[in-house]
Amino acid sequence: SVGEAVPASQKSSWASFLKSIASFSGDLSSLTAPPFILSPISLTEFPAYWCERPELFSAIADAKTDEERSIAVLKWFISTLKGQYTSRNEKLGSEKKPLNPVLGELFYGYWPNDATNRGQTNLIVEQVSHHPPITAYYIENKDKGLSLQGHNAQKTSFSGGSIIVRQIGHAVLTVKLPSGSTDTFLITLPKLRIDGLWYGSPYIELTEMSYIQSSTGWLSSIEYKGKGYFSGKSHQFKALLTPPSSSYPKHTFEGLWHLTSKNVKSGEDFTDVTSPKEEVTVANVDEQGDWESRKLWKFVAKGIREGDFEAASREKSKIENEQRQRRRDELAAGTKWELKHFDHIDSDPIYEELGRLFKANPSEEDAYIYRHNGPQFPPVPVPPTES
Ligand code: CLR
Repeated sequence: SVGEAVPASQKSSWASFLKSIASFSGDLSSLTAPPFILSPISLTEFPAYWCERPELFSAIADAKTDEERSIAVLKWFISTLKGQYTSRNEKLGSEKKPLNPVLGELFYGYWPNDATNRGQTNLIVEQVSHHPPITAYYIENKDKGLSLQGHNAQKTSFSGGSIIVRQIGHAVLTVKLPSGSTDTFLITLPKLRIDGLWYGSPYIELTEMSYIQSSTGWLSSIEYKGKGYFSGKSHQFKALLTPPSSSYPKHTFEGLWHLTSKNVKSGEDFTDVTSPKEEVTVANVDEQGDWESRKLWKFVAKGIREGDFEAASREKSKIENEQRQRRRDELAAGTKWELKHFDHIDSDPIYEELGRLFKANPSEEDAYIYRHNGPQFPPVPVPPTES
């Protein structure tokens, strides 16, 4: 029967939630889900997954050749997937429904420099749309000349008992080289399938392909498979790295993105994410501004964490009503909500130019460009090196 992992009192509400997603496509965030599946974490926190192995991010800047740099980018990218797609299972017991950010919600954080001189990396996130939900982010390691700018939205549908999530949006990684030129990477995002719904313990599998196209011409084509393909295991990938204007890959990397992988030809180890990752440092909730995610959702999150769902839903309604009133006021005044850190452009020239090299689908996408007006992050002193 339905929902082995569902508390007895919520089985019927889980069944009707499943029915509603089966007959629904578009924006899942608006559907009311039973309490056991609610996460106390907002989607504005998710861009932090890009940098939870700061040493792999900064290593991109240390690569000596275009080829090495493309390998370093692929290694960093593959190493983020475990955090991006399995960390809620580890932290919350299963994939859960994140808090649906309000328009203008913010999330700031950083990873400090350390004795290896990896540099400080800062994170700026803003919810730039509520209907549909769109999250924009900018991640920067100034010391190393690295920045990652991107945005995220999702289109969902239902098929064969699973939720299929197509990711809309892309990321652009910019690497300033010592020569003064830049290497720019267009990163596209994989498709997700959410399985395990029937039992009430959802988890993600990645499917199809994603790409990382460098402006130097190197291209990573990454293929994702789950149980029953390649080797029968979950979370498999195979990445081909192809030199500029060649149709034959020079390197093949293969393995499990949540554990380890290898360079197929040389047999050398490639990625290994079995060691702990480093979560982003965020200001204490009481020092945060009213629009910052953890401050804004503080009481909703508390209710969810403590199992007081009445309090959680009361606090959530307060936030939603306040938002509705804001939109009504703007309409009456003929004004429009102003984004704080990003400018929207209808068509991203970097996406178009680099996307053409590997026939990206779609051939055009919009983007949100960072205004370089983020907060001052606390400069963290480098601990002295031992002699
Ligand atoms: C957001 C962007 C991140 C990667 C990522 C991981 C998990 C995804 C999330 C994105 C978008 C929202 C998402 C979530 C998993 C479940 C959740 C699709 C793509 C949906 C809205 C909730 C489904 C509800 C069931 C779990 C009951 O870089």
